[in-house]
Amino acid sequence: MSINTIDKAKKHYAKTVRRKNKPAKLSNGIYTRYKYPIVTASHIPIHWRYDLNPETNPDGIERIGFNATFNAGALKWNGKYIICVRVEGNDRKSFFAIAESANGIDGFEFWDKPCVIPQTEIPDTNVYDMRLIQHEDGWIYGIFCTERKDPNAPSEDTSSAIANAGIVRTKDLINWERLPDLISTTGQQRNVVLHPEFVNGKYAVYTRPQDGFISVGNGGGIGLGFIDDMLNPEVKHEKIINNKIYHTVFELKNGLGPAPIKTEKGWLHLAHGVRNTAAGLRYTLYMFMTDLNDISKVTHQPAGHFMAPLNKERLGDVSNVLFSNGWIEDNDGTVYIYYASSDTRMHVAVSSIDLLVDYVINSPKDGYTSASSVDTIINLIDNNKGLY
Ligand code: M1P
Repeated sequence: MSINTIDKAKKHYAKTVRRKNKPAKLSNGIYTRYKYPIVTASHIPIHWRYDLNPETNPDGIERIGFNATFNAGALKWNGKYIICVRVEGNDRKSFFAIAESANGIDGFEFWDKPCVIPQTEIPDTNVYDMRLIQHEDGWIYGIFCTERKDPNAPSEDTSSAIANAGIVRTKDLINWERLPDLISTTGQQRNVVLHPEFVNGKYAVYTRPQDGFISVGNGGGIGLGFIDDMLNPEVKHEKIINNKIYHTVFELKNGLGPAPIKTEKGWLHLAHGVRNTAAGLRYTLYMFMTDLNDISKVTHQPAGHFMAPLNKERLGDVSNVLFSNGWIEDNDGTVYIYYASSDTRMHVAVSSIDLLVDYVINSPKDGYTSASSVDTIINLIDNNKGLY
């Protein structure tokens, strides 16, 4: 009986990690989604879940359960496609674990053990959404959200929390050095991302200041600040470079996704925007480009979302959510966009630098009214006269 249960779990695991992925039939020409999720809770290794010793687990039951795998940072490293996944256990705690694939689209398998993140004086209660950044200083940085109970909350309030950016760095993705948490003057932080190059000799960070844990309140927008020394990561001033705007897909809040990719035309950015609906918050992905010589200047931004939850992606623990904090630019210009759906599972969509630059530069920008959207459509129809 017991052997049977664990054997079945092993077979299911083997089938899951060996499944070949294939491109979805339909594409908008900008990117191609892949049919199957690349990492799910079924990808969690058997030896993380079961006590495999028949003497201590004679019934062969699962000892530790896992709920979801999502919001992964990404990096091409030693020729492999690496994602640093937010794994959430049945105990609701998230942690980080590296999964690796030879081709970036399937065959992802977790390394032997989850990442061990050293603690600061005040331990993290929960950690999530690590961005992996290969900085030109030679370190790989991991910037993640660290969440702790709000010490000023009244005793009956068991939900209020404080979010901030935790910072680690590594040379091998195994040994992580913990640096102090981000020091900023604007309250709570989530979705903090390190720019991969020095700017005037300083580290540059994209921030997302917020007044509360869920609501950004009077804060919000994607900010930019500078740090002299990562051992004392103090941002003295944040300038909002991409604000939330009424009646857009980022009306309520927004946040940067992965670190930007440098192209000949500018820095490509992928971000998420949030709006409220009668069915709750809706998270979609959008893109913009910033100037190569002035990274605070947005030069191009197409209207609306770049990717939104589709079909099965719409359902999960937190439904109607797409979130991305990892992408990989390959040597041939291919871009692997790693995104999570509904805080539950990881997917990949494939594009290229050329296509993304074309999309960002040549797609119509937002006119912020229905009338201007109609003008934009009629302009395209008129230009197509005789061609359809
Ligand atoms: O549940 C959706 C997302 O909510 C938060 O993102 P943001 O701070 O932008 O609202 C994060 O908790 C994120 O992990 C989550 O996917």
